[in-house]
Amino acid sequence: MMQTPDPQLLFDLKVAEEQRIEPKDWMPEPYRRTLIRQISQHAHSEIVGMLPEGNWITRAPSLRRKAVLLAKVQDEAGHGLYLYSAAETLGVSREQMIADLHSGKAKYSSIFNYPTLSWADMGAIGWLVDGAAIMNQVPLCRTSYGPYARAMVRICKEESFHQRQGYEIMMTLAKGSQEQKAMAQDALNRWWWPVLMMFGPKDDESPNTAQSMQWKIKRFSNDELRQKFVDATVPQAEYLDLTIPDPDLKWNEARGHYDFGAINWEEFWEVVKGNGPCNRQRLEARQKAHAEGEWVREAAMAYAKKRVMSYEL
Ligand code: FAQ
Repeated sequence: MMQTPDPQLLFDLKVAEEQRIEPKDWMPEPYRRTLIRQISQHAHSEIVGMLPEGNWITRAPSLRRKAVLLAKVQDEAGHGLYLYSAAETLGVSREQMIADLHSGKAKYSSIFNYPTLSWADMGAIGWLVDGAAIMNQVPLCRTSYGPYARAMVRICKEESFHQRQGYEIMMTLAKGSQEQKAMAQDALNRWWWPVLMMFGPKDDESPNTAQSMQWKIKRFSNDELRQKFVDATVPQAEYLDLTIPDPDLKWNEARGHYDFGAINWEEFWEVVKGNGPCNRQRLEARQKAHAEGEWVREAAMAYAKKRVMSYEL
């Protein structure tokens, strides 16, 4: 008699052999929960991440800049939607995820709780925030869960355009008047440390990394990605002739990497707990948009129902 294979063994084998886990495959419950947590937080980050840049669409310095920024912010909405759809394949509803964001239960990236004070911040966000996002997300194109990995392929392509548009703004400012260069430097000063925090807590304080790496959800640890980002970004800052605000930043010949100063982890956890400079403002903006969009959702549902009924006739 044929024996049914142990589902856990089959799952482990697939992960070991670099096959993707698909929605209808058996998976351990903690694997499913970890993916729902990470993918939904990632989706929320994209949607909340539209707010700091949305703040500058009406004030972009030219029609070209406005069109590009508008396209970037729209891309972020699209990323949120692919990611919510990927999370839905794991059995959680969109309504539940949105409710968790609005109640403050679900997290989103700490970086979007900082204010955008000048036009140069649009450059710094594209260059640094999207740069950090790419460093973290390119390995996610090989993550073990199929729908998440496939969503990441397109997202990463769009993120590279976002990074370039940010760097191009920084280049224009850094090579412009003294005032423009000072704006670029000020933006770098304010965004540098919060961007390093995006990669999450240090490895020895990251409760999820070891298991997520074993499941091949994560391919690199938080500290590994942070180091790669610093190594890639220092020469970009040098090219701009801007100074990274870290007196301890120094090339370490023996390690073949840059050493960098201590991150303020107290600030990070305060922001994660909801006490950052813009946490309240961000959640209020999302709640307001959701309430004001209710008639649109109702109208869309009524229209969809009408179409189904006309097919049935
Ligand atoms: N902010 O054990 P770990 C973008 C939480 S890019 C807030 O290390 P894990 C593009 C973490 O959730 C930004 N919370 O956790 C864009 C956990 O709490 P929990 C989004 C953070 O999951 C650009 C606890 O700390 N990217 O949106 C943060 O193994 C420009 C312990 O941490 C992604 O989400 C943080 N920075 O590693 C949009 C990428 N870091 O959930 C607009 C996918 C950690 O147990 C404009 N996510 N926490 O209650 C990941 O790669 C991972 O989830 C990490 C965290 C690396 C973020």
